[in-house]
Formats: sequence, C-alpha cells, structure tokens
Amino acid sequence: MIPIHYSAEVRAAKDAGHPIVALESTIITHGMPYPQNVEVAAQVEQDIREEGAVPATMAVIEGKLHVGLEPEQLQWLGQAQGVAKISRADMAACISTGGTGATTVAATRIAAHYAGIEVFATGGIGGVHQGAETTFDISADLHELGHTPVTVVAAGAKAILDLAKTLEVLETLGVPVIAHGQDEFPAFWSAKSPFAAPLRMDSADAIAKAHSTRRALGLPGGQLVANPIPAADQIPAEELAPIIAEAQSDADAHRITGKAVTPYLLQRIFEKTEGRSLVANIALVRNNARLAAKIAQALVKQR
Ligand code: PSU
Ligand code: MN
Repeated sequence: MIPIHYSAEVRAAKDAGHPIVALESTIITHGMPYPQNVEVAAQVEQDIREEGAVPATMAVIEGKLHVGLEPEQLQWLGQAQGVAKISRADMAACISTGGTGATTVAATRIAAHYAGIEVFATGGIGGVHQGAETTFDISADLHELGHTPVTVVAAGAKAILDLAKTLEVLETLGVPVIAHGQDEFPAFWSAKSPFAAPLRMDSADAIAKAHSTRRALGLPGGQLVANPIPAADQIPAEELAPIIAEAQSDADAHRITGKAVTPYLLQRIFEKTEGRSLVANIALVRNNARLAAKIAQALVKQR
C-alpha cells in the first residue's frame, strides 16, 4: 500500500467516523491566481466545517499523497511553481518519482476513494471539449465518474465545454447526473442551460440515499450532483457565450492542446470578463462545498 499523509484534522475525523468532504487542488494551482487561490481554498474549507463536516484537500507533495493539507502546506502549494496537474494517467508516476502535483477531479476521486472518503466538492467537472469530434479531447474526469464510487458536487460542467456531448458521455458511462433543486443541468457560471438533467433531487438526504443504494447494488462509479450557482452570483449565459467563443478561437489559434486547454480557457475568460468569472467561480465552489458537507453528514446519519 502507498502510505497516506493525513492532516491532523482529517485523521481525527476518520478515527471518530465524522463526515469528511474531499476537495481538489488543481483549482488552487491552475484555476485561480495567487493569493485569491489560497484565500478561497481556506474559505471553502471553513464553509465545510461550518456545515458540520471536515475538509480534505488532496495533493501530491514531493511524492507523498496528502489527504487534508495543513494551513502552511496550502499556503505553500498556492505559490509553488511548476506544480503538475495530475489526473488518473499521471498520479502513480507523480508519486513514484517524488513529484509534486495538484489533483484534478479524476485524481481527487481516486485519492478520496483510497482514503475511504465518499463525498467530494469542486467547481465544475471536466468534460467533452468543443471540437472533440476532431480533437478527441474528452476529460478523464468523465471516465473516473464511471469508475470510482464517490459522489461529486459540481455546478455542472464548465460552460466552455460541449454540454450536450458531455451529458451523452455521462449517460454512456452510466453516471447518474442529478440536478439539485431544479430540472435543468446547470452551466457553471449560469444556473440554467438549455439541457434537462436526467435526474433531479431536492435534498441532501435523497442524494445520500441514492449514493448508498448504488453501492448496495454493487455498481461501480459515482454520482454527479449538479448544483446550480446561486442566482445572485451568476453571469447570464447569453453574455458569456461570445466570450467563451472568443476564448476558444484564441485557444485554437495558439494550438493549445492537452492539459493546457482548460486552464488556458479559464484564464482568457477571466481576462475578458475583467475578473467577474472568478467572482462567480468562488461563489459556486462555496455553494457546492456546503451541499457536499450536508450529503456527507446525511451519509453518516443513515449508516
Ligand atoms: N474548475 C475550475 N478550474 C479548474 C478545474 C476545474 O474552475 O482548473 C480543473 C479541475 O481540476 C478539472 C480539470 O478536473 O480542470 C479538468 O481538466 P481537463 O479538462 O484537462 O481534464
Ligand atoms: Mn483534455
């Protein structure tokens, strides 16, 4: 077995059987600028505590798998240069070579499951990119949702993606997509999209029951809970559409490929919205963290 380096808080919660919520770290190293990244990460952890659960931010630091970061480790990671973005494909290599990497949705799910954590909060999952019919750019996050029995709360898939194709792939992989409190699949910065979510649930309890039922049936894979951004914080989809299109054509013109695509698009959208995309991103991550904490608590109570 690969040893897990727990934060003191997560170790105590594990021993006591308290609810724990996993958090990713790519959003810190590749999704937001310093120092907001560290402030937001600490704030999201605090939101989870205030809802009665314990946060476990994942990262690989100098070859060690960390489940829960101490405040000084979070500070360090938020400023570190050259941190890898690790997904399913690079996780083992990062650990075996003594590397340092931030975990994407896919890698965070792997780490959470390895540490026995069943609930995870993030901003938006990766998915099928626009133009995937020629580039084949489909995030490993989707396959991981089909593999690992962890429920993730996200504000849908990022609107930079092809949402229709993303929903089709999730269906193919047998991933339940559950909209929280509305019928539509949310579009990250906007609460609504033109797409209906396949499932809808209105409480953390119902989501926790569905999670346990899936496990009891012996089905591999986890659930995607699509939690809309609070109405007051959203950016209307009509306003964002041309900005996303410009960012995508910039990415094409600069031949951005592979892992660099998502961080590049998010950065361009940040610049073109003069930072508004980041404000919305922070609001939705915090909202997701609170719902994830409630689901983790419901799971513990139902046991
Ligand atoms: N959401 C954000 N910023 C990010 C990401 C999500 O607001 O940086 C990251 C997540 O870690 C997600 C990853 O898993 O982008 C997807 O990358 P890719 O499309 O390369 O699979
Ligand atoms: Mn990709």
